[in-house]
Amino acid sequence: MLIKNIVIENSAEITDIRIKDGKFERISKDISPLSGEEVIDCKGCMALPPFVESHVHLDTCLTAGDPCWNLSGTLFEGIECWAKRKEKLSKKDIKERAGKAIRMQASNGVQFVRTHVDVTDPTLIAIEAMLELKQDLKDIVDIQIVAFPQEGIMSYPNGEKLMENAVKMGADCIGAIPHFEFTREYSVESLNFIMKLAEKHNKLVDVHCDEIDDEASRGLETLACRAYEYGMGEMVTASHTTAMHSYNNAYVSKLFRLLKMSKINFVSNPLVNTHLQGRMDTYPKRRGVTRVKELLEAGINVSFGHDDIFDPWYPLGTGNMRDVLHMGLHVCQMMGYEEILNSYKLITHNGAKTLHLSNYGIKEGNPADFIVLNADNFYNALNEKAAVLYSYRKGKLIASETPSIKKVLF
Ligand code: 17E
Ligand code: FE2
Repeated sequence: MLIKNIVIENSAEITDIRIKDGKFERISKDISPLSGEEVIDCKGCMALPPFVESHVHLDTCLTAGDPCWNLSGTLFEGIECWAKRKEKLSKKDIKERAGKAIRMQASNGVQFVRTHVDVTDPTLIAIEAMLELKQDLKDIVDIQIVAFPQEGIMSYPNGEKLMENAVKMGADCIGAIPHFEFTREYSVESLNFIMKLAEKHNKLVDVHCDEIDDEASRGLETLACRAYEYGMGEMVTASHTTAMHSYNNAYVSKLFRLLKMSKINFVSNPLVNTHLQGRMDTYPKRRGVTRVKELLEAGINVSFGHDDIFDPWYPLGTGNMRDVLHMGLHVCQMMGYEEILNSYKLITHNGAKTLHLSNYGIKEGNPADFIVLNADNFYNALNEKAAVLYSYRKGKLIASETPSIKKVLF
């Protein structure tokens, strides 16, 4: 198959791409079609590697209002609502909802997903269901599963055993929730526990870390320190880190030295944390989104995640990473021309680094995974909410969109 007249990422040049046996065989200008070869003319539109959803909860998605709405808009009321919904879980229910959300994501150009899955449930039914779905949909999407202890590890009955069992069942990645543990001591113990578990089983780590407006919440320094000491930084991710919004600047400047040395990744979830944080504030109300701009300036890897799609923690969402990016750029004040132009990296390459993907990107020899946006560069794609014209996976079309036609009658 030959893709003609395409712009790769924000390149100034138009090029062609030949795909053979599911891989990018050749990327170069003016490739002539072979006899009988399928040719797709992209007319100067842009190609990107597929969007990476580096942080979402697929086991909880599409449950908002069932059995109750989160009226305070806090993380903690969300956890209470979810604990009630959890009692009704069945494998069929989880697979149907998560499958629907994955199709929504696919229609928006996502092909790589890291999902946190709640393991604070003696049946571990959600992990079982998500492991099955991962297999069922492996030709459409790469799913990475995090064993996520929503109600804590040290503070939940048999918390450590449930984590170990989830890893044995096949979770790819190990989570924690230090700010939700009963005490600061438990918070540190939980991080020590998961880092040992990850080292033993050679697993990735992704912690819901300091997702609270408490400036004294210091899980991050413990996580980064252990990651540094184990030499595992690139396999470790700190998600949310919203307390960093409220840390004093003197502490942050000390902390950044360790963060850089540790090489850990960050995921910020600007849609959800703009909604959940600052809820105990009067005016002025803190935004509670972590220091994305400063982390990036320090050379630290940061990606954006959607976190929730219509569930107890976020009442909206269609699985579109460009909604996440749009909010993130505003809230983090990253609105310079180059910042917007290059912002796609927050939902592509940076997420791929966090997920430890190999062979990601539009390069000769890589799997032919890519999307085509109906725009000539990413600044315009974001601003115009350009259609995802095609999403190809290993050279096979898995989603497409016809641009809508708007009419102004004057
Ligand atoms: N659970 C949690 O602890 N934090 C979140 N942001 C979500 C679930 C969505
Ligand atoms: Fe989350």
